[in-house]
Amino acid sequence: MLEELTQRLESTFKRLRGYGKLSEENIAESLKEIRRALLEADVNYKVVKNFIASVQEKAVGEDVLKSVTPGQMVVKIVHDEMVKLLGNSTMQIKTAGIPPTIVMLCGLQGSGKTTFAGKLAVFLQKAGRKPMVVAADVYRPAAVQQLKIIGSKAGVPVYEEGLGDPEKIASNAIAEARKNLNDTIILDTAGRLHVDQQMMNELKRIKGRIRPHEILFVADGMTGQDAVNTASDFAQSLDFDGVVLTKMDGDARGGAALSIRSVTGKPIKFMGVGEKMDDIEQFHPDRMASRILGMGDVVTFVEKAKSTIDTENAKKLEDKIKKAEFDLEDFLGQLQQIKKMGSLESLLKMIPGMGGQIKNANVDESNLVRTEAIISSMTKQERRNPKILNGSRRKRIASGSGTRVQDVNQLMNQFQQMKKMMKQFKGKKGMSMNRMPFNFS
Ligand SMILES: Nc1nc2c(ncn2[C@@H]2O[C@H](COP(=O)(O)OP(=O)(O)O)[C@@H](O)[C@H]2O)c(=O)[nH]1
Ligand SMILES: [Mg+2]
Repeated sequence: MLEELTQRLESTFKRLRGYGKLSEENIAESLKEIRRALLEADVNYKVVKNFIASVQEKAVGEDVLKSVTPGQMVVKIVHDEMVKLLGNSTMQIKTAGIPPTIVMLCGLQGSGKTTFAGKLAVFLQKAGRKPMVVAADVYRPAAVQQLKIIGSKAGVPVYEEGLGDPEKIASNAIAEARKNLNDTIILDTAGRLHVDQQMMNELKRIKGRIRPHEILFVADGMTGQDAVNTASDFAQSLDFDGVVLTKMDGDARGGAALSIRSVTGKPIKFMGVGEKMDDIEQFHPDRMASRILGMGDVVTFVEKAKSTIDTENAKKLEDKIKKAEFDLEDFLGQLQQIKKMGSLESLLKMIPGMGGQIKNANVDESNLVRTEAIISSMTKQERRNPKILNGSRRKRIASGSGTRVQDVNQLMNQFQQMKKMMKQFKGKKGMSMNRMPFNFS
């Protein structure tokens, strides 16, 4: 996510932290680099200008220059300003006093509305809600069909009337939700390739008729400033409540993410981070700022674990990672969970200091299967205490798992390296990727 920007900022910060003493020139030089990095990420120039100005104002103060760790202080100022830029606090979607809560999605064609309808349904179900999705994109039969498929993937009911009148469909859907005790309605609407009056008018009519509690504008996070212009148009015509940034898993540069809040005044509430139904994250400005600035996002990592593993296990895992008391039993559990949690690569990126360099790591997921087989062939005692794995035990494990002794040895080496690395996380902000142990080849 936003790797290029992160890399640029990380190297600027590394330099900043390195200075024992800071001069105004050092700061000015760093701010120039930050400015350039933001502009290249396609952040709106006015937003960049204001951002740099407010960092500068705080960074040149006497307190910073005279402090013991001036570079670190500037980094903190940048971080705090970025949190502000991204919206300060986490914003939830509204819930109706009397159900159903009506959530209406809008945005250009291809921005990810239909996919997000399913993701939001999954997200709300995990929170104990009973959502229903509604097909109000009525111009192509394929659009209705797509929502039906997504609804079944998400495991939620889909209300559709084929290619009818979207206002009527929406209001019929409310009656249907009441009848079936669905507490939330997620309305998928039609988009166009560009903003046009006809689309806006239709959306306004739907809005007027059903009075949604929450209108979410869905924006393609890859599009940079274009998304911001579209968002302004939608904000003016329709006045939405929050933004969803999709496709943040890809090569999104960050332009949209960093500009949209400040240009529209509307908070970002969710991100789409993949094509699968559980590739949805709530948007937390502070965590996002940490990720962008290369400080990692351990909190999201652990939460992601929590949503698939049960809470108690996640807590144990968190403690174990912190204390570097991680045994092969945990490792096996992890491998099995990783399959459910998404790609190994996306998870590793959330670990501090790893984001930028992950490309250089050789993460071959197919070999996870072999690793799993090897660990599965060990006894519980061996997993808890890998030190006892002598030659004959390794031989037994290799034949039991259909692998070679070398494979077992290699896995053990990797595991030892990983433990070492976890110990380093305890105290340090970042680490070098050269010692990346996850190349299960
Ligand atoms: N990588 C990625 N692809 C996404 C994401 N959200 C949607 N897509 C893809 O973007 C395309 C358009 O999505 P769709 O939901 O049909 O957009 P709509 O026209 O706004 O309804 C589809 O191919 C989706 O699979 C996301 O968060 N990440
Ligand atoms: Mg659609």
